[in-house]
Amino acid sequence: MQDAGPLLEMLRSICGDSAVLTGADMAGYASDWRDMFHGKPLCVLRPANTAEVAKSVVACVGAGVGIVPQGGNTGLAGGATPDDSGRQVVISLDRMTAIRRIDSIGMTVELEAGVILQTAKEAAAAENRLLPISLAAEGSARIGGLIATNAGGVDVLRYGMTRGLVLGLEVVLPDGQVLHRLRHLRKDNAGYDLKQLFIGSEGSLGIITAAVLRLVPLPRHRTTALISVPDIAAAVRLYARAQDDIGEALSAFELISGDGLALVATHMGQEAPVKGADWYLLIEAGSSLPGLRTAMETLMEAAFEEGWATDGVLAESEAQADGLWSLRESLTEAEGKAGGAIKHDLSVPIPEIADFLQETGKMLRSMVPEARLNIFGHLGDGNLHYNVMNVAKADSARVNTAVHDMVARYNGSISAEHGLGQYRTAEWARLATPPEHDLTHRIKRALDPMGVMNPGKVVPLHD
Ligand code: FAD
Ligand code: 2HG
Ligand code: ZN
Repeated sequence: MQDAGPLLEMLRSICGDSAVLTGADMAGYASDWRDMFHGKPLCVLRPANTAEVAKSVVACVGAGVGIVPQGGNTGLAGGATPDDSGRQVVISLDRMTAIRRIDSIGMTVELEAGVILQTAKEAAAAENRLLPISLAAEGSARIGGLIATNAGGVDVLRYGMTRGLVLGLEVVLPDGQVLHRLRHLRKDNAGYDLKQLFIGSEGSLGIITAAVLRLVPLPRHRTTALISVPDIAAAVRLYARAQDDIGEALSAFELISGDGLALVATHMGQEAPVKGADWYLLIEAGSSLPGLRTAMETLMEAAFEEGWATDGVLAESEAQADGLWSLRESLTEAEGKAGGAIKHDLSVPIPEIADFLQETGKMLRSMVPEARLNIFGHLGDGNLHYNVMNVAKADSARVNTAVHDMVARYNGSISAEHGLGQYRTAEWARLATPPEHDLTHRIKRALDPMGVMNPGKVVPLHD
């Protein structure tokens, strides 16, 4: 932009001098967690409250600059990284960190968008309640970012995606109006459910400033097992049996590959207590009622008898259970240390996962024989992180396209939980149907006619 001075002056007068970062102070906000996307923001703004966010939005729109909302900056799709034009302002919610109210009877929490997930979970646990969103980035990811991405994680099997936990939202709209719907209600059918538009919209329709989320009772007991399985077909059979035997107490059913555990051993120094297999399952159940351990033991016995499991450990203590989870949660970091991957966050119907993996693996072996796979994820949700390592840059687009085409053939999704951001927008545009394009652009234009809100994210700029 020609002269950023007047806008910076205005933003300083709205939020205070120290809330407007420029130059080297912007470093932590200008790139993503994977160091894959790099932007050059005009400035980074750190408002302290909703009124400051709203006034700042009006100022940015008046100056004709784009706005990139940012939470904990842990997103894996580049949605929170600005472009390199120097004409986008990052609005970080990291100073809006109040937990306003926990209602342990109505089982709700009202909190600002910048609260870190782990902090919110600790506050809920102190009231004997659980905020059931769990992911490896929970020490950094913030409530606004989790809602804006409709985050998944390892609790989805039992509690659903973030969307299902959102009871109320406060959102600053692209024209500066504030949509104030912070209701603590489980039932509210009065008109369109407007908040749904913003959940999963990755900052492309408005800025979430506060939310009311549903809590659940904090389970008193949990039981956790790491089991090696002979193949994916056996893992899927075991999943069906676990649903029958453990029912609604089944909270996580995670797939890890032997290659993934090897990465964690090499790069994170963590050894798994079960070894020598191609595939492993991390299974957890939680409940306020006792008897889970017996149910898990019975499940494991059945799995050995049926030939669906080859070895396994059942955690004897909370510390051992945490150790098993640490293996699972270290996969992303270990992969990064090993050189990174072409990431795919896909979902396919659960009964077809074994065929999908076999067919896609065969295809990749013939395309790029040197490729290595780090496949893991939420098998119980049909969601796999199909990460392809050791691929030359020149081949990466070809690999990405081929995997996504296969996902489309299985009637799956190319983004099960991480969103489109800027990483998958072009692929979404390639694979979406004409009515999906049409509706998406109409929604974007209706809410953000000037195209100021996170330009180029989710909705392609030129389509
Ligand atoms: P950011 O990265 O800051 O932003 C993400 C998107 O939301 C951007 O488009 C941004 O513009 C928008 N946004 C942020 N705040 C707001 C707001 N207040 N209003 C409007 N828009 C906003 N994700 C999963 O779903 N499941 C997992 O299991 C999982 N595991 C992960 C493990 C690791 C190690 C890492 C690094 C990431 C993982 N993620 C996972 C991805 C990431 O943690 C989630 O997408 C998370 O929801 C992002 O939250 P954030 O606050 O960091 O958002
Ligand atoms: C997980 O399930 C996250 O651990 C990250 O969604 C996935 O790194 C990935 O590909
Ligand atoms: Zn995941």
